[in-house]
Amino acid sequence: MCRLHSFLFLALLVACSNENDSSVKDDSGGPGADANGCLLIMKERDEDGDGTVDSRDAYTYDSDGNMLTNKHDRDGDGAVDWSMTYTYDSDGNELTVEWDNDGDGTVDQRDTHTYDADGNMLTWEWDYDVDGTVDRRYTYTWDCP
Ligand SMILES: [Ca+2]
Ligand SMILES: [Ca+2]
Ligand SMILES: [Ca+2]
Repeated sequence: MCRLHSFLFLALLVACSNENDSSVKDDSGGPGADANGCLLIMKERDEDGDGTVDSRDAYTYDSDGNMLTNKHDRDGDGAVDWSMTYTYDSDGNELTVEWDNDGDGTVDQRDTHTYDADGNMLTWEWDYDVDGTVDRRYTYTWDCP
């Protein structure tokens, strides 16, 4: 078990358990596979019970069950309001996350991750305006036995 010498690890753990732990199905029916291998592909919310969908999330996955896209319809009008697109390495580590914050089909932000051979994250870089220049970078150092 590796220990990360940074307080940032706590925040990272939360983010990873929310987004990447596809083996656990949370109470709200989060994306990913359940115990039977079923993949959640659509979540619709009728917040006021009037029979009209108020918001909607649609998910796609690769053949390994990694989420490829999350398209969010904030007002249930059928038009995507924001979306996220993911890529992975052959070990299932998340390599990039692209954000289309306004649903116009153009990427607005890109996150890039690197890992060591054991899958420990080494860097987390943010390019907030997708100009190819890193705007924020976290670097992680691990102490492994
Ligand atoms: Ca409703
Ligand atoms: Ca919409
Ligand atoms: Ca956009």
